[in-house]
Amino acid sequence: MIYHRRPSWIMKENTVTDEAVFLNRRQIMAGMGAGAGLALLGTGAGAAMTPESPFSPRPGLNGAFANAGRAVTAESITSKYNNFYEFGSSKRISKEAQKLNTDDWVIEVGGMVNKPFRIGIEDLLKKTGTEERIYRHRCVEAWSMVVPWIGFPMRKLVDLAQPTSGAKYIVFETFMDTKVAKEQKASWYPWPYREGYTLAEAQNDLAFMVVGAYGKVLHKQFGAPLRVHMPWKYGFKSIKSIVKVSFTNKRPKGFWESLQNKEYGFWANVNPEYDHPRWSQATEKPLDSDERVPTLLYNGYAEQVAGLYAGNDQGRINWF
Ligand SMILES: Nc1nc2c(c(=O)[nH]1)N[C@H]1C(S)=C(S)[C@@H](COP(=O)(O)O)O[C@H]1N2
Ligand SMILES: [Mo]
Repeated sequence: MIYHRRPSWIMKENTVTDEAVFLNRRQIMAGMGAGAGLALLGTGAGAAMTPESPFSPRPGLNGAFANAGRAVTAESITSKYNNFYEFGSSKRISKEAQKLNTDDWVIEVGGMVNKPFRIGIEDLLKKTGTEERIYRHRCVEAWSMVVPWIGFPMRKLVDLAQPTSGAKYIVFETFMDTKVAKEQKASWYPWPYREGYTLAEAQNDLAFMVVGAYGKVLHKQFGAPLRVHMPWKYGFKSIKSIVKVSFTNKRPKGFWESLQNKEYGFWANVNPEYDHPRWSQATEKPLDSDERVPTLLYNGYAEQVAGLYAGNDQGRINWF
């Protein structure tokens, strides 16, 4: 079993120094507030885990999100196995994704808001701060991983945007640049990648905006510099490399839903009893294991999110 493996996120002293320097160079430290990034790296180094309790929460981590119940998947695995169709349909796009230029990244916030605005990623982080959370991730293709993300609650973005009272959904869009992402030249795809959620979902405690992973600024292949992670939904809902946020009263259609709405629905909540039309969703294969494990309702986060869907029938919970 994978449970007693030493979590890979216990960083060595020298790694911490390197990353602190790196963060400084990217000038993201300012954005991370009073050394939140540094404090995080520091506690990571200091938190020696005893063999008896490999999952005791790391000091400095928000307790509720410090224990994913499974060991963190090694960065060497998760950073080399990605879905990022802008760079190709293969899982081996990490090299290709380095073409993405994340300098001076600006996010546009608009639609049904009091006042539309544009904001740079560093300024955004000054307003939101950052924290670390360890989350399970379950792809609709039935592979899974556990990643220590750094980011801020999506609720803070909603608060900053001040949607008008009629707004019901939040919608995100990925960058569009065929010079950087060559698959965006393929006209059969509904580019740019788009995903949306109800405002209630966006304001749930678990909904997370990600700017880092494994104690570092977010890797480009993970969707730098800003992506979503909704850990109770299938992975395709967690949109990468966001340039646009908007609010609307009309339910948005995601990238995959636009392509094939029988296979990829709006809700897309993880549910082992509701199969994909072409395969079972009862089990999944962790990226670092040869054995399949059972898939859990809402990916194991039912306690936090089931209330959002009370009254919906099983089909609606998952898809339409
Ligand atoms: N813009 C964009 N976002 C995306 C995707 C994509 O192809 N393009 N793939 C999705 C899918 S299917 C999954 S499983 C996750 C994968 O995230 P990872 O590569 O960081 O593991 O990103 C999601 N977000
Ligand atoms: Mo996925």
